[in-house]
Amino acid sequence: MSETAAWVDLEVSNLVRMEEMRQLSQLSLVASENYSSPIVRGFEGSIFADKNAEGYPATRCASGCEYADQLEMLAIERAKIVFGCEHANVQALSATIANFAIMNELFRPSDRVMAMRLQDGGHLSHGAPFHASGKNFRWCFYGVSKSDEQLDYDEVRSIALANRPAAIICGGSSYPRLIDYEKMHQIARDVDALLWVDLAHTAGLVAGRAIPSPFPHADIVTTSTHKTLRGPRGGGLILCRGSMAKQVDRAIFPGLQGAPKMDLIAARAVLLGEVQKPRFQEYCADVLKHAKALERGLVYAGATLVSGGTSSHLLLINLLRCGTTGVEIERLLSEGHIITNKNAIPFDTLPPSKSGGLRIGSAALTTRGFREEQFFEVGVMIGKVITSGRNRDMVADLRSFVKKNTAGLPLFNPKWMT
Ligand code: DSN
Repeated sequence: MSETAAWVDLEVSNLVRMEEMRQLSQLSLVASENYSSPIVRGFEGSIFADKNAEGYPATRCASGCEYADQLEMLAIERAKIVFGCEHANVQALSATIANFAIMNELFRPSDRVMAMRLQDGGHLSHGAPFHASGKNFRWCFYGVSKSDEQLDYDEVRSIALANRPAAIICGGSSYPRLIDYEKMHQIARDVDALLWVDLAHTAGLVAGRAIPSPFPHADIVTTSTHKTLRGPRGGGLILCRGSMAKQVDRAIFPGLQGAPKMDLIAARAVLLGEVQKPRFQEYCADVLKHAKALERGLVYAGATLVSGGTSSHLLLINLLRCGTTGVEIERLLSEGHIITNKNAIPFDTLPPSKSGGLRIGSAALTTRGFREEQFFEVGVMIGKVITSGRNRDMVADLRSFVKKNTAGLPLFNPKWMT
């Protein structure tokens, strides 16, 4: 055995290969998944992975950081340009960690924080009782109205006035509609609260100028980089007003984290260059168009959508109306090689392990190069699985559709690289 061969870990290599085959031969409609470009991904695991750059540019805990400093400054400058904000922190190891770091720095345990209810579209790091955020601070929640399953801003205002929170968080994981940041800003100002936007799902659509930006309305914005932003998984950005820069940086280091992952920051810097290209704007416009095609297909097949449809990349399907559950439909679709996730819906009557809904999104398949008519067809097929009483005969149809439509299809379509 050669010296190099002795270093090859066949077990792990085999699992990597199998995962690649799985991704290539299945369709991901998970709204929080995407495929980063091979160029972005190539910078993860670069030589920067081994550098301890604990601290911030020019104030590191170890020497030898001259290139790490330049790299981090570059990523920060690019983030500021992309999102039109005054300060950016690029060190958070995930958006959830970013959220918790900010809470630790800004709030005292007696402070009340207001966020969107989890089953109405929020996120577990916004005060869910089983999450550290829920255990460490006092929370009050707003949600969608029963009539149209969309935010009722008058109700948000009443809840804010009754609770006088230190901050109002908006954004989350399963709200298919756009949020009116200007209205949320007015409500926050009226009660002297910070407006904090968790942009994780729609950051790419904002960067690609496809939907309105939370700036200048938000005081602080947190986001992951791997959803519509199409970047590396595992990484958060914090964007804020210049006046909050010191607090935000302190929140991450030394407030919660140790050394950043500089190879991930390199990948993020490359990503933040990529999203400034006109092609990314085209990509985002397609993501929205394709979500609408999914919506048309689902409605055509008789499925019921939470809020009646989508204004973003994300759709939430109410399965209770068809007497089925998220866990059942997720499993059936997965057998047909279509990957989705069960999700709670507003006013859900089932526990999260079963869930009354299914969440899907158009970002990942748009990256692969799926066309509008294919999205419509997928929508119809998923709709039929839901409305046909979980007919197992459909699994074979799904598999043959997926096989036909993934033949030769890359994960990251080269057209997005031009
Ligand atoms: N926030 C979770 C989601 O939307 O799926 C994890 O990224």
